[in-house]
Amino acid sequence: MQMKIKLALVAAAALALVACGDKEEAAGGGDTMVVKIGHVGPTSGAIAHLGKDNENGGRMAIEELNAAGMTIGGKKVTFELLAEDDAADPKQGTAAAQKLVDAKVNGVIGHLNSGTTIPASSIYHDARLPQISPSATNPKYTRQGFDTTFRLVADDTQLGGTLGRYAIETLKGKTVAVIDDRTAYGQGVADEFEKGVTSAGGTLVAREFTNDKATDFNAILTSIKGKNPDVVFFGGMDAVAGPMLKQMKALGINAKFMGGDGICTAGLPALAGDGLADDMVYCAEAGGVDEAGKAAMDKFREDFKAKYGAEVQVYAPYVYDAVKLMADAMKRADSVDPAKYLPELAKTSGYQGVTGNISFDEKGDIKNGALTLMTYRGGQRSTLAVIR
Ligand code: ABU
Repeated sequence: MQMKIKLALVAAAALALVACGDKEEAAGGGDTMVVKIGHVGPTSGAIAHLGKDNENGGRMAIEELNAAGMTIGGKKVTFELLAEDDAADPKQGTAAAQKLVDAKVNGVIGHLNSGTTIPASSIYHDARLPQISPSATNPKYTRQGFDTTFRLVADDTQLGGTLGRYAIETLKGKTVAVIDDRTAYGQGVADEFEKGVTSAGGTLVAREFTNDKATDFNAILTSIKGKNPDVVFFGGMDAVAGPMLKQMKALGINAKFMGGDGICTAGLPALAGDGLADDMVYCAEAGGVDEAGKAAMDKFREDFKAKYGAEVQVYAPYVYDAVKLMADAMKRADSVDPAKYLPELAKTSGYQGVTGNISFDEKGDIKNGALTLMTYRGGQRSTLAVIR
């Protein structure tokens, strides 16, 4: 009788293990492991098209990893993407981060926005979880002294400063007006742009702000029109830049329009409508590939479009690389345990992704990050230069 009770208890324990989704389970005669990769981006709200772009980049990487097969620590690994929506809202961002920590993910890719990535990063750091942001560009993210934060793109110091100098030295603007959306990204990149303008000898004639949900810019644009700037820079995202461009046209403002990576999307032409004229809008992606890397990036874009029926917006390739890089660090460490693969991730040097060569500096920032300067022609992004 006692033996029967013991057997029943052993069987119940085994069932409980399977039911609670323990990471290690037997399959096909050999052990397999499920590795959970968290992803967070705004898949609802005004920039849902960008959040979905990022998430799909992650899904594509996960599917390819599983199709190729990987063995880590002697076990066959299956990767799973746990995707969360933060709606680009800092509070939802921290809630999503805590949810992923509670779900015991092995690592996190995200978030998309600096305003969500930075507060979430302390939650991941406290949980000792590696985090790679594919797109948050505010410098603060990797300057908090956390050993868990990594970034695959250039930051706003490089982005904003380069665009500021470009406005004066290449576009030959003398006077500029700057608007930002008061987010961690928008305000930060606008400040750096302003510094770049000043250092190149340009003059700031107006500094205005709005918010990341605004749709009516008539008051600030009318004020700016009175200052007659050569260039208007907007620190914010494409969902706000699009209507702003329409309203600039309606008010007869003929200044060149510039922005950072947040406006440099495939979706801007549809958002701006007839407010987007050829060679009047300039922006930069906080990454990019040289001639040698073009074929791989072009193939990624074709494969992505074939799979999801949509152009890459901006950062899907960086999420794709982030997932594969995280898996590569696990392989190098021969462990999916964050404590064991984190040092390998930090040591990443010369990893070849579709977004180019990835090596991290001591802060977790990409070394020698590129910028891709772009304009819009015929409703399409057109590359002007890749610079470092
Ligand atoms: N880098 C542009 C969009 C993401 C951010 O908030 O940084």
